[in-house]
Amino acid sequence: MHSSTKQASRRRFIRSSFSVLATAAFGYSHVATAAIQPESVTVWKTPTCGCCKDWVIHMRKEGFNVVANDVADTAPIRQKVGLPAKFGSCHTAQAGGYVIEGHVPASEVKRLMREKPAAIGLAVPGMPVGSPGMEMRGEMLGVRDAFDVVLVTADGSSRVYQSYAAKTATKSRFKS
Ligand SMILES: [Cu+2]
Repeated sequence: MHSSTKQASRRRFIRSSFSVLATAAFGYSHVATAAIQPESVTVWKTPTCGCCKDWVIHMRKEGFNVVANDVADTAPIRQKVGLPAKFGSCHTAQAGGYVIEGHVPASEVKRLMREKPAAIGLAVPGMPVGSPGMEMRGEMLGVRDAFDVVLVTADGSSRVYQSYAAKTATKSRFKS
């Protein structure tokens, strides 16, 4: 009787020790995975779109795990993910349950993932010069048109999520 109680308590001890170890191991691996595993972004673009490729490069540099799909036309994708056409740009993406349309800076996508507002997602309509993936080269290096990242809501309306100011060319390379 006494010894069986002892055995049972020993078994309990072993079991609880294992469970502590397992929690520690799985807990650690979970934390490690969360820290290393980047947010996945799925992109749809046309194969000839150069600025789309450059946006994918921008997102990868910022730590996103990007899967890029080439399609003949991105309009049906936009329709499928529920983004009104008026917010359209050259490529459409999905990340963390949100739509990311056009040349949205990675920093805004990260902010969206943190804040998780009730919305369809973010869009930079059109293709503003100087937005990520739309950087100018040569004499136009550093030039940026003012543009807004908009948060598109389920009713199809939008509000400014972040404004980016215009920048003029950095002429330092062309000193006269
Ligand atoms: Cu573009």
